[in-house]
Amino acid sequence: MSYDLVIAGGTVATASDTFSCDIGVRDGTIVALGHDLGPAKETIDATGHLVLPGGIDSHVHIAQPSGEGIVMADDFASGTLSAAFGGNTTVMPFCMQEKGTSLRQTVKDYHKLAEGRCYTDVSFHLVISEPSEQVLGQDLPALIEDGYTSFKVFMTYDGLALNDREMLEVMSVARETGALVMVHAENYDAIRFLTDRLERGGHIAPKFHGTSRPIPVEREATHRAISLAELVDVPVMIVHVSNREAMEEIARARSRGLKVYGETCPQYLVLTEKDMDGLNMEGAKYVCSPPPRDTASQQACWEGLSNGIFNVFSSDHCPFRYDDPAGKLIPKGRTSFRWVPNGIPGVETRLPILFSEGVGKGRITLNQFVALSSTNHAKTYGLTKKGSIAIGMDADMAIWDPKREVTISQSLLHHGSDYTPYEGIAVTGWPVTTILRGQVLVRDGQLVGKPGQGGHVARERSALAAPAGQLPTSFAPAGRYR
Ligand code: DUC
Ligand code: ZN
Ligand code: ZN
Ligand code: ZN
Repeated sequence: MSYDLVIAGGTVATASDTFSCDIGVRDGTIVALGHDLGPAKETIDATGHLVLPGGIDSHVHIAQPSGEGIVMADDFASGTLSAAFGGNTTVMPFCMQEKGTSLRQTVKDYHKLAEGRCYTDVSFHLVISEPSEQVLGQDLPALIEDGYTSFKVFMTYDGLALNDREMLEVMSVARETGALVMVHAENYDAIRFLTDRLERGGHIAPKFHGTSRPIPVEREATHRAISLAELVDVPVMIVHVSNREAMEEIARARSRGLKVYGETCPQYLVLTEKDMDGLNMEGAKYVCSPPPRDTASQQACWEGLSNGIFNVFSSDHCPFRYDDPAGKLIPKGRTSFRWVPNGIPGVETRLPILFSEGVGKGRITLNQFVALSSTNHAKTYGLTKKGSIAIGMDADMAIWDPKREVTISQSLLHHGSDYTPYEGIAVTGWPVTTILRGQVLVRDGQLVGKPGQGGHVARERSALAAPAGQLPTSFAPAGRYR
C-alpha cells in the first residue's frame, strides 16, 4: 500500500535519539520509519535537513480581552499562522474566565473565536478567576472530563488573583479530578505596594514595571504556591520562571519528594530589565510579567533548561501592538507603567531562539531541544498522539534547515503585533516546512495551509498530575466535591 506522504533523507531527532530515516505517513498518522519505503503520493526531500516533531507551545494567549479597551494583536488565524511559520503544529491558549461569566460560557466563547480559523491544532487550558461553588463543584470537573485537563490560576492581577483559600479550593478539585494546575506566581499585594510607591515618587516610565516586580515578589509566591499545593498533595506547574531564586524553590520542593514542574520562556534567556529602559515609551515593547531580569538570571535559566528544572520551554506569546492606541500605548499606559498591558509576542521566534542559542551554542543537546520544545509539552498536558516521531503518532513535523542564518525582524514574522522584542537577534537554524497531521502547512517558507486545517484537541489526563501521595498532615483534604 502506498503512502500519502514520505519525508525522505532527513536526520530525524526525538527526545531520546537522532537517526537517519524516511518517514511514511498515511491518513495523518506516522505509519512507517525506515528506508526505501516505496510509493507515495508525495515525497518531500529532507536531505541535509532535520526532521523534528512539530513544536508544541503550551503557553500562548490568543484573542483574550485585556481590559480598558485593549485589544490583543492576534486572533486565532494570525496567532496560529505565526505559530506554523515558527515550526509549531500545536499551541495551547487559554479560555480565560472573566468574573461574572460562567466557565462553561467562557469555553463556548473561545471555541467560537477559534472555529474554522486555526492553521495549527489548538488545545485549550482554562483560567479560573471565580472559584464559585458552581465552578468548583460542577463546571470545572465536567470540563476536565471533557478533555480540558489543565487550568491556570493567577496569584496577582485585579480581577484574576486568587487568595490562598481559593488556591486551595481549586487545587483540591485538581487533586480529585486529575487536572494539572499551572500557577502564575507573583505576590499581588507586594506589587500593588511597590506600584503605588513608585507612582507617588513620579516613577512611571515602562522600566519601573521591572522595579515593581523584583525577584522576591516572584520567589515568595513560588514558595507559597508550592506550599499550598503540598498541603493538598497536588502537583503544580510554575509557569514563566525568570530567575534562580524561584528555580531554587522548585528544586527544594522536588528534593522533598513533591511534584513541582517548571516552565521558562525566551524573554528570560535573551532579554534583560535594561530592555525596558527605552527612550520615551519604547520600553513598553518589553513589558511582560514576570519581567526580564539580568544576565545572571539568563544564565540560571539556561542551567535549568539543561539540568531538568524546566520541563517545558514556552513562548508565553501575549501579543499587543505598540504603535496603536488600543495596544501598548493606550492613553492610560502613557501615564504609568501600571497600565501598560503585560505581554510580548514570541510564538514564531521561540524555537529558532532556543535552537540557535541553545543547540547552536552547546548549552543543550538537539534531543533536549526536542524534549523542551515538543515532547515534554505533550507528556505534561496529556496530548498522547503528539510530541514525537514514532509509529502511531500524529504526523506533526517541522523540517529545519540547521544552517540557515536569519536576523530576526518584524518584517519576517506573521503575528499581529507591529514589532518583535527580538528584533536584530541573529540566529542560525530555521524551520522551513511545517506539516500538520500529514498536511503541509508551510512549504519552504511559503504558506500552503488554510485556516481551519487545525482543530481543537481534547486531552487525556496527564500522568504528571497524579498526586505524590504525600500529605503533610493526617487530614486528607480531598472529598468535598466527590
Ligand atoms: N502572564 C502570562 O502568563 N502572560 C502574560 C502576562 C502574564 O502576566
Ligand atoms: Zn532513505
Ligand atoms: Zn502568567
Ligand atoms: Zn502567559
